[in-house]
Amino acid sequence: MFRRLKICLSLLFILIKGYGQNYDETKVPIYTLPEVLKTLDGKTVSKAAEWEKKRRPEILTLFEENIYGQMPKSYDRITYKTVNDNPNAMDGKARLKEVTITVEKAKKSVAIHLILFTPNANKKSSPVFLLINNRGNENTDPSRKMKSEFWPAEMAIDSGYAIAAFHVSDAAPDNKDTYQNGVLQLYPNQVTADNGMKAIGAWAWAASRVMDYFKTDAAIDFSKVSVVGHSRGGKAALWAGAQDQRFAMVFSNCSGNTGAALARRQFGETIKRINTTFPHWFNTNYKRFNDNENALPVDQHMLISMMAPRPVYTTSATEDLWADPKGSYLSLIESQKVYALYGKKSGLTLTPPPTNTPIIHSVMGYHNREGIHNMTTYDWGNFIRFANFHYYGR
Ligand code: GTR
Repeated sequence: MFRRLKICLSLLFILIKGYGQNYDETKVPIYTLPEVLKTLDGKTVSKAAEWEKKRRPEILTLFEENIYGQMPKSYDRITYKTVNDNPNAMDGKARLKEVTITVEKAKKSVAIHLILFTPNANKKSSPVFLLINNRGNENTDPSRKMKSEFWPAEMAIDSGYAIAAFHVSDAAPDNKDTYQNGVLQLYPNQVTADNGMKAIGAWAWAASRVMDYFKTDAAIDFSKVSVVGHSRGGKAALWAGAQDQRFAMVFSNCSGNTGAALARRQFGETIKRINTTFPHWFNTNYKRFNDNENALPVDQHMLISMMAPRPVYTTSATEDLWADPKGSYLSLIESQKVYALYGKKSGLTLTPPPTNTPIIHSVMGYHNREGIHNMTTYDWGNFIRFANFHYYGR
């Protein structure tokens, strides 16, 4: 009964939100993906060194120019202020630190509030999961009075991992009229430039400033920092991982269009749809690809490819057709060629794995969870297993 009600509700959701989007596999257009290993001057890359020197930078620039915008690197000063420090949080299992990261440029500043729990059981530094939090602040309650599957801090601590989060609104409010009131105050030219940074770029930028902080904190194993994001946060996590290779791993949960899913399939959310509803997420140039996917010089498999050779894990959910589970899996499949340059063979199966059957023992991991668009302890449990496998071979 409950199950039926859930199905009816999701169908209703699709109808309301569907905007005439396609959910029929037989109506996916025939498409040709841009070749990830072919350089702009037509040469095929066959070695990791060529990929790193030539093709990867080309692809990064194409994504900056056409989708996510530039990633400004300069600022005058960065400072870290611990505003709360509790060595006996979670009944003594963890240390809680709240740190304000302030970045200044040309007399403007932006402050990112970081919440960080580190496991007291670890005598040495700990690997960490950093969440780019796009949902309510209650999901990352430092007092732990409120607990949420979206950021199951106790679960990470019990597994020997530190867990951290910052809220996207510190970097760029998720609003078309106010997104400039954050990181972009430091870089006002980006707001008007056609290839300028917008909200998702600013969130990824902020993740990198947290990375700067981690480098200064002896409780963190700087070589084992994972960036995690759900949906719009999952798009930002992938962009952060592409821009900043200090992130050892990326977890992108239900990220869909302009995240892990191939745009050319036009299944579920499309570029036109996302640019119309969220004009403040991507740069102005991206609007040129509304109803014009095939003109894009990239597709999202090339974003995943930029993670290579680092492990990357993406997820879908069975009732989240809006985010195109199949298109997200195909992105991974297409990226295998780049991992192969590093001699990394993935454990991906030819076709998407069955529901609730995670692919863990592979440089590219994936699962399609039963259920709706969300991030749950099922997802996190697999993130931890994937990290355990890659960091500790267990
Ligand atoms: C939807 C949007 C998706 C996804 C999602 C979310 O409305 O169309 O691209 O980002 O929001 O962030 O939950």
